[in-house]
Amino acid sequence: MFLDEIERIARISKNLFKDKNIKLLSQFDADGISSAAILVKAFMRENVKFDLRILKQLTSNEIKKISVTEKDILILSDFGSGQLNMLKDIIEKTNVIILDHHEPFEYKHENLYHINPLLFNEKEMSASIVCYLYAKFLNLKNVDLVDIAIIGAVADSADEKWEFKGLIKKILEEGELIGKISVNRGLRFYGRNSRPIFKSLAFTFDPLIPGISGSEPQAVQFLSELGISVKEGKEWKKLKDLTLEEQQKLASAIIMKRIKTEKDASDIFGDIYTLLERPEELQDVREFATIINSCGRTGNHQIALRLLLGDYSAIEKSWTVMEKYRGMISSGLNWIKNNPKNIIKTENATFILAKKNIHESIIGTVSMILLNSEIIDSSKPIFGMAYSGEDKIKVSARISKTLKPINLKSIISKTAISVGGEGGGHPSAAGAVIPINKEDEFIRIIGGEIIKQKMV
Ligand SMILES: [Mn+2]
Repeated sequence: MFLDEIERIARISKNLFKDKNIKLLSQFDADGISSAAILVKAFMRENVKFDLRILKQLTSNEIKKISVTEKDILILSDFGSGQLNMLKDIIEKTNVIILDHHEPFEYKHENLYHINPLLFNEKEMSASIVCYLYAKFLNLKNVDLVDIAIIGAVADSADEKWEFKGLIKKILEEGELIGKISVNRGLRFYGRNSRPIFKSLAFTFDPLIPGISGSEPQAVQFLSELGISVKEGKEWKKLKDLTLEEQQKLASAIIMKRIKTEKDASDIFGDIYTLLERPEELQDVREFATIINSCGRTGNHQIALRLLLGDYSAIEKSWTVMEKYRGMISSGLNWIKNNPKNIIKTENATFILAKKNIHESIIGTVSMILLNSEIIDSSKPIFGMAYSGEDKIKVSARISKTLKPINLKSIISKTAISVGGEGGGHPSAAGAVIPINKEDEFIRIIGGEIIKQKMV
């Protein structure tokens, strides 16, 4: 049913493309940029005119700035479903195609083509997967964009615990079949192909390595205690360079550490996806996704799009961007550790009041890392709050997916509206923008909403 609908809309799109210009808008995170890259390539293959803009969020303000006539088709990827109530005027004017996976607002119109797996009770999938399926119905050649689809899916953690299921698993197999992707079981640590091992360990927050995540000196000491040398001659050894025996030694030592802190020990293994046709530094999907995410969130969309579409002249620049981005995150985390007064722990939730101290574009990532850390209670939802511009607060809410679900999206959008803001997202990861003077009121109302949901 879902695939039939995509096929139908792809067929109609081909007709629309004949005499209209495309205005494509996409989200700035790795999933949104991957979605944009897939669509850009597909539109090039269709020989249609298009322009692309990458946006942080599709707010009512941004929607006001969209100017379209009946000669345009507006295409939105990785947002749009949750903003349909604000898009009605545009939809009256011309055709709108939405390729999204966020909680949809129910709305139908003859000008609107709405592709969202949630409308068909499909399992979770990223926007990049939705765009890939659409692109493939436009032209079967677009099957070669499968690796970009997987990058977006990994970035949006559609592979909970590093294992894809359902439709995405089929797509992954498609990637293997055409020789673009290989899948192996292994230690799911960051940068296995490209980083010194101690950096891999220190940069890995999920799975958390107690005492080592976030600390390079501790990682170095840990490895030396295990008798694993960090260098091979003059070269830093990488995770992939370890012998099987060394890998086992490392794995059991980490499992021991995790057992002591009552973390699930088997959690450290997962599927490792390798992109066989990419340069070595970009072959690990997770690392590629991190690069795209850091470029997207720091306004370096061009670099991200070029790398995804196979122009590697920007690779050096992307390292610089990523180091800067990583620096922002670790200084954000340090700020929280040094300012515990700004962590508000209530009975039902944790709130981080970052104010101007953490940039709004990373507050979601920082909240996610905190949720996996020992600093806060991971059995409660976390709400990271950072100033956005002069008069707004960006709120990023996250909840551990393994918990009995509370629908954060419905809680946060209801509360945001009640204080004069707006919000949306997914049940386990949602966001909002609220007026700056409503911080206290927002926290108070959220508490009540969580209790209400728990009682249902
Ligand atoms: Mn997404």
